[in-house]
Amino acid sequence: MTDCLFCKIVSGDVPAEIVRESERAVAFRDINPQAPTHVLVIPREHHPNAAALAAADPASLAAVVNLAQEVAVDEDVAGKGYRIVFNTGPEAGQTVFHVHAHVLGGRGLNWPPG
Ligand code: IU
Repeated sequence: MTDCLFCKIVSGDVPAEIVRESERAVAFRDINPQAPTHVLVIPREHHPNAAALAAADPASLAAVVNLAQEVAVDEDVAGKGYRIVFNTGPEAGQTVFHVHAHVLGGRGLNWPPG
């Protein structure tokens, strides 16, 4: 998608601190971190949200979750626990409509989230 920020990160047209990549997914640090570990994991292909990705390309949804786990291991948060969040829709706080998993960890995380 030409006008999508995260598509431009995938293509390299917009810089990001990429921490891991796989054939189907890319992981990069959130520009406004909410926890010591805050990495976004996105599929290379454009889909607006997690449900759309699951319907169109379930292997890429699995690739996003697998890359999130690899990031958690790299960041040393997999053992203590971390959170994967897919904000879906404006009321849930989604602001970028290229599906992304927030990988959050490195501190105690409250439940329920705000
Ligand atoms: P959201 O779930 O759509 O609200 O998440 C979008 C995230 O993208 C949010 O945490 C932003 O800080 C992050 N982000 C970024 O990492 N780099 C950017 O250039 C922009 C947003 I714009």
